Amino acid sequence: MAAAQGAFSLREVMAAFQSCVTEQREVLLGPYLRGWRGLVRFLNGLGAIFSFISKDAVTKIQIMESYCGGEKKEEYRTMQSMVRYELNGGLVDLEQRSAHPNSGCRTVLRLHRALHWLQLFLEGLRTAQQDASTSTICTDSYNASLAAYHPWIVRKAATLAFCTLPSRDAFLEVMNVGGPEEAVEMLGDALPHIRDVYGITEELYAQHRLLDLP
Ligand code: 1PX
Repeated sequence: MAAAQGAFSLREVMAAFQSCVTEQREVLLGPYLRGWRGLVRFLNGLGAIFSFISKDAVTKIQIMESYCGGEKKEEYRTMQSMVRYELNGGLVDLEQRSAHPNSGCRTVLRLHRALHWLQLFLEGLRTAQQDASTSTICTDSYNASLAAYHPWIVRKAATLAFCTLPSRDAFLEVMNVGGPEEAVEMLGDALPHIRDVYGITEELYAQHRLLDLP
């Protein structure tokens, strides 16, 4: 599996999330989406069974990339400017999906919830025993985060896919950041930044009552 990853290292993906937060504590959408692109690339290397997950993630990343590269790109520089622009312009469906089914706010919310899963998963991976099961860490993180937003059939498919994950050591190896110790150290450096991005976004969405967007 390592060969399929080529020179691709998860270190670069984590670096993208590290460069998201500005001095004004705003979250830059450019590096945020680059981080997600990298994660999806990594996910694709884990096998075709994960493709239903990566397809959904790619659809959402593409929606956001088209806003970020479109004629209103200045408004989509940061999470904060996006929320301001879309709310002031009445561009967000607040009760049910209708005129603006793919607003930036609702699309980012889905990625934001998935970032919570990632945070829990990486924390679990970092702190688990050497012989721990990646699949259990992944299932526990999923049940404590994203699962609450998914219907039964998606939960079932996701849980089945998790069962195919390699052992913790093999997984750390596929991350391509060196040996397991190095990978664990890299996660220790990267996690505070992911927590920061997650925390700022969560606060922004809570302030504007956007955490339940349809
Ligand atoms: C070092 C570890 C790196 C691991 C990288 C893994 C990257 C995972 C990327 C997951 C992105 C998932 C986005 C899901 C967004 C979502 O919740 N979409 C649902 C709602 O969207 P809607 O538009 O309908 O409101 C949508 O219904 C979801 C469908 C697909 C199933 C999503 C299952 C998510 C499981 C996440 C765990 C990934 C497991 C990776 C194994 C390592």
